[in-house]
Amino acid sequence: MRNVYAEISHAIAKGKKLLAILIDPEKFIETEAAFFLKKIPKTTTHLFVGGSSVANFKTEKTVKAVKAETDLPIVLFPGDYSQITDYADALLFLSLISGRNPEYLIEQQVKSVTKLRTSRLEIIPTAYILIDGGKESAVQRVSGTKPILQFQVETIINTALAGEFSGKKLIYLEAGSGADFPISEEIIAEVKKVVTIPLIVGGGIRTLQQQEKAYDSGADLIVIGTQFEN
Ligand code: 1GP
Repeated sequence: MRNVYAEISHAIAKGKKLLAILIDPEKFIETEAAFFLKKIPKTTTHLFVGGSSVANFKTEKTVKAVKAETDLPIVLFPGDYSQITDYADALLFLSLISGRNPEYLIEQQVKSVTKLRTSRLEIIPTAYILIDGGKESAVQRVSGTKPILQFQVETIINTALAGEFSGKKLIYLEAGSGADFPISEEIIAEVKKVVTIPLIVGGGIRTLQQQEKAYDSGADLIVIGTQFEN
């Protein structure tokens, strides 16, 4: 069985930069899985699957269709515990620690346990930090929480460190899908300076230049969704 987290850590230790393409099951056409996989960058290292509102079983169908066509690791990035499926390789076990809504700090996690107790999914505790990307994001809307503003660098740093101190194994800085602007280089660099666990950055990254800037500032893994949705 593969160990997604160990593979990520190993790749980072070797100086490799990672790229995840995010698939929203709600917008994915299973019969086009092979076509989709041909279109994504050759540098893709991971496929993330999840969305803010997805019909029951649609995530499982999507994961099965994608898995049949690729050996890339498939990592669940669920907006709701109902999206958890055993067919993926790993699960980002998210806590939305930028917000103060207990539903997304602990309740969703508790609800997921019935499924996870009997599952072989690799569970990766992840500190999920929502940062303003210029417009209201689906995460903000669904969770009813406010993003941290980009000038609040100290708050972002402290939140990321609180995540690491709580035992999370990944930090995910999220500007929201389709953000007007991505997380600034300054924020990425400042967070990278203090955390010792892998750093994921996503939301609003559309160009190669934005990708390079995020990597150069310290992102270990970049997530791109919207750009490949069509
Ligand atoms: C959203 O970080 C991801 O959760 C990706 O965002 O769709 O803007 O690429 P985009």
